[in-house]
Amino acid sequence: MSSGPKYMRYLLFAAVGLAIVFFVSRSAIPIPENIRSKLNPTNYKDTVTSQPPSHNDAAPPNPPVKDIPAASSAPTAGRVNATFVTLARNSDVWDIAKSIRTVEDRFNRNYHYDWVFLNDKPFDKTFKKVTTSLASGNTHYGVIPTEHWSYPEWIDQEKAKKVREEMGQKKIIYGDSESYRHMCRYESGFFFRHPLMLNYEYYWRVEPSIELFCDISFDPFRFMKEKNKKYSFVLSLYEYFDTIPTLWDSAKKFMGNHPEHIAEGNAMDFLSDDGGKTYNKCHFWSNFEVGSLEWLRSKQYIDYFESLDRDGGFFYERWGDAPVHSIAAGVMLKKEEIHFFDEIAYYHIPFTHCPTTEQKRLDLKCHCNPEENFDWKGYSCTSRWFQVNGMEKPEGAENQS
Ligand SMILES: Nc1nc2c(ncn2[C@@H]2O[C@H](COP(=O)(O)OP(=O)(O)O)[C@@H](O)[C@H]2O)c(=O)[nH]1
Ligand SMILES: [Mg+2]
Repeated sequence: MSSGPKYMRYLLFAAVGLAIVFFVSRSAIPIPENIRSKLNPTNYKDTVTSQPPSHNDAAPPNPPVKDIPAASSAPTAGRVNATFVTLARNSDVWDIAKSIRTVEDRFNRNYHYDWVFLNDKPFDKTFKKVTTSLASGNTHYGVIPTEHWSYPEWIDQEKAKKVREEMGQKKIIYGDSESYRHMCRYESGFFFRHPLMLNYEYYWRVEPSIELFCDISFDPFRFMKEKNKKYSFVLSLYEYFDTIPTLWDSAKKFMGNHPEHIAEGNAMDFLSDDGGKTYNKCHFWSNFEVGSLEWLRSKQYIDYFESLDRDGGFFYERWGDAPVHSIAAGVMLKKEEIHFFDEIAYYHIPFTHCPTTEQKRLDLKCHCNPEENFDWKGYSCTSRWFQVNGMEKPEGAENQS
């Protein structure tokens, strides 16, 4: 009888057919394994408490490093213990999405460094979903402890409110904003102490709506570590004086009380034209920073922040974290520990850093308009940085002033 083998043949066809359907359905949408698992919401890391999390929560094992271009093999032989860090509100989601995309396209797609997001309120599902899908490394979401985003007990809140009203009437930028002041104080003294940040050595701060214009063909974190750099910048400028009338007095008081924290061979001449008597208002623009978390967590920096914080200018004036970080770096670091990253072409409204040297722009596939480069314009302090360090300005700088 032939019914037995025929039956077996049908079964075999059915099995092969099923196997083909299964294979096609698996491979039709080519989502890489690591992204697929990242899109599972249970894989977001949330840290809400102010307690340090376990090592796993704070810095989970790094994903495999893929696609590192051979040309950059020397500086990227291994990754550094570092993370991107972004302070943001839920409403910033689409603006930070742009920033993540530009950072990934120009750099992080080859490195997969982690990304820490911090907020004074819990991040919502959309924020987590969108940012996790765009970032190629692990993402972590932290809520800021209330004591880091509120008034210290020594602040007279009535006085602070009056200042906000007055500064609002004078149309000083963010002069009337209470949240902006908490933000500046947080970036000045606390982000590096958030539990999610504790296991990292270096950070790269990224704000919403920034743009990178050139390929980054090396690992800036690794550069910082290997060259023993503690702080870096791409843009520098003069601060709006009405936001910091007494900041320099407060910094001088700290220097007087803590001569042991002042570095020999520091960059005081970048900050002051008279050996420290007065502040010339030059500062590094802190919406971009790659820096050492260990330096910010050091006794010298914490002593500095606490001394400034006691003086109340975060609330009675509107001290920005940019001049606060810059004064710290200029006074407590050696000049050589601060680095200007010319190769990192960058935009944050309203200023652009675009490398002056044409060959550099071509080699790095830059898409910035060199005429928009702010470095050598009158309101930039980068010429002064070059002068203080005895560095020669690149050819063509004179045509961009
Ligand atoms: N969570 C949170 N983030 C804020 C708040 N205000 C500002 N930020 C973030 O702090 C950073 C600086 O704020 P931004 O509005 O860009 O200030 P600007 O660059 O000085 O104009 C950005 O990363 C913002 O997303 C706030 O009230 N809450
Ligand atoms: Mg900004």
